[in-house]
Amino acid sequence: MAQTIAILGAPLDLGAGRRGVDMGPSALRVANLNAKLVSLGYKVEDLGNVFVSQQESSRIGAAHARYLKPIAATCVELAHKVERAAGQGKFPLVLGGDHSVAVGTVSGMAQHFRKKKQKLGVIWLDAHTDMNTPDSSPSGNVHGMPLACLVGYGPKPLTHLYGYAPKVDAKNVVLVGIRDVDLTERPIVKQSGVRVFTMRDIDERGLRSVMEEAVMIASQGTAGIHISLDMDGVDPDEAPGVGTPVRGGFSYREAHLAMEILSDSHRVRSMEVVEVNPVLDTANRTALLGVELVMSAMGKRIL
Ligand code: B3U
Ligand code: MN
Ligand code: MN
Repeated sequence: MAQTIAILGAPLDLGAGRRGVDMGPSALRVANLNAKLVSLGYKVEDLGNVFVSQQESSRIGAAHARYLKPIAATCVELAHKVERAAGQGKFPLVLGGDHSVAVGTVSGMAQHFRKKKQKLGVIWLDAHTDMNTPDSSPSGNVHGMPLACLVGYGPKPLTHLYGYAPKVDAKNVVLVGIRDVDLTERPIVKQSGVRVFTMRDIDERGLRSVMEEAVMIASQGTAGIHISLDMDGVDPDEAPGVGTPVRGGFSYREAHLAMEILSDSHRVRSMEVVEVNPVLDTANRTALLGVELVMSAMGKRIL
């Protein structure tokens, strides 16, 4: 029987510094995501979008973690929907939205496995480490904090979704593509124990070697891997529609190869594509690439 992919949109822009990333789920659907997945042989159930309060009607709250409350509310709904889909044997595919949504996706997957006394590994592809806390963050934007929250550092409404922390063991978390870490964020990254592969590592070792090690680390003692794909991990020449572009990212081919290696591992249980901002894009190019990368991650092959 065909595997079912459960698509969930999370049109959140409250965690980002620039507006427009709330249109990401729409841009990915317009790029024909659902029909393309069907063409790969999957059954696709689009569960629609989770609720996100509008910026205009939301309270900003404390400056060091802007819109924390409404962001947490969205993550709670997302987590429960992801958990339910995974419990039904479906593959949750979340469309962001800014990267704060990962708190919801990963918490839902972690909870799904925890009920079976199993653990989740995470591979986080990004230009940034997303490990600020409200105390370290220079921007106060929550999309720079989700990974810290998931390994136990940060504001309680995000770290303690489902009432416990951490959601993932730092020794099963791998960051790939990193090239921009705040000075104040570095000690948290180092102290946490997550594994970081910078762009320098990729240049020196090659992407294949890095990704194979990443899969090993995320698999060690876990029941499966979640892919968190921040489109700003890809070079801005290929993915210009992102809020915080950083030069020197994955090439088009490296991005595909990373997804193909993840697919070959047969360990991926869920995925999210985040930070697609159509307002900053040229003719939906970034969403189109996002859909291509999902296809490679879900098993599309050249021959
Ligand atoms: N580290 C910076 C910039 C940033 C992190 N993630 C994104 N941008 N997308 C911050 O605001 O925390
Ligand atoms: Mn990110
Ligand atoms: Mn990023």
